Amino acid sequence: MLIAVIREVSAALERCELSYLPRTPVDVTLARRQHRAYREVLETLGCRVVSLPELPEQADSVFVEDTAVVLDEIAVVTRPGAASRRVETESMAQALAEYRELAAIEAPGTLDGGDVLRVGHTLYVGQSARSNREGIRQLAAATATYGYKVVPVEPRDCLHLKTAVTQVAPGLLLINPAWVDPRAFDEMDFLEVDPAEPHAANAVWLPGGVIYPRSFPRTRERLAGRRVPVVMVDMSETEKAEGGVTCCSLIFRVRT
Ligand code: CIR
Repeated sequence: MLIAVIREVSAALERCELSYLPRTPVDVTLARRQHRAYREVLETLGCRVVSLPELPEQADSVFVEDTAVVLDEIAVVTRPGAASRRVETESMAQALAEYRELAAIEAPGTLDGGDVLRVGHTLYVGQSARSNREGIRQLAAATATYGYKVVPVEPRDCLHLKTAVTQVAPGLLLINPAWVDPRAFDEMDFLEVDPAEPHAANAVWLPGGVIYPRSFPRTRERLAGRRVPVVMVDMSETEKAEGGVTCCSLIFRVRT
């Protein structure tokens, strides 16, 4: 069975960290409605959703993906690159302790889960403004005993590695080649985003289908052309906070 851990949208979402987008007004009521619909899609696609309570003062806390890297064998609690986000990890660690042995990234390491793309037993990790060499080294040390290989990758002009590339089918990566070099990834096939939709590479791949933002119709056509089954969600408000669809959940397997 799959568990999806999510967290309720913070009342402070509008005060989120922004790196590449200008600040624009965020409708928190709409963000919450969209988040409920996202939750329902996760459930429809077979996830049991564990919803953590709102952290009203933590603007970015809906973006749970950044607070941990959950593998089959272990969960690595991160130390987010943005200092404002570090308090988000404690309650996530408590929630994950029920399901996994825990490890943690320690100072001076930084790591955001949005920089970690798992493909089988390879962890591609973005060396970004949020995830530093020491954080990546600690992730490699924590996961090596379970047979994971960590491959650092340098995304450019975007927040996280998974802003630039995610997996959407067996052996298939959806990628914006302007933001990450496809040659960084071994033995994979690529589907490029439509150049008019640079943010379109972030998708959640689940056994029942791919959760995909309504904002990127041209790239959605490309996915249809490759027969990738897609379930659309409207995430306009969290997109204004530089969050994609992967950011809002931590999805992992549990034995029933
Ligand atoms: C931040 O800058 O940390 C948030 N405003 C957006 C985080 C998005 N998370 C993700 O892509 N994994």
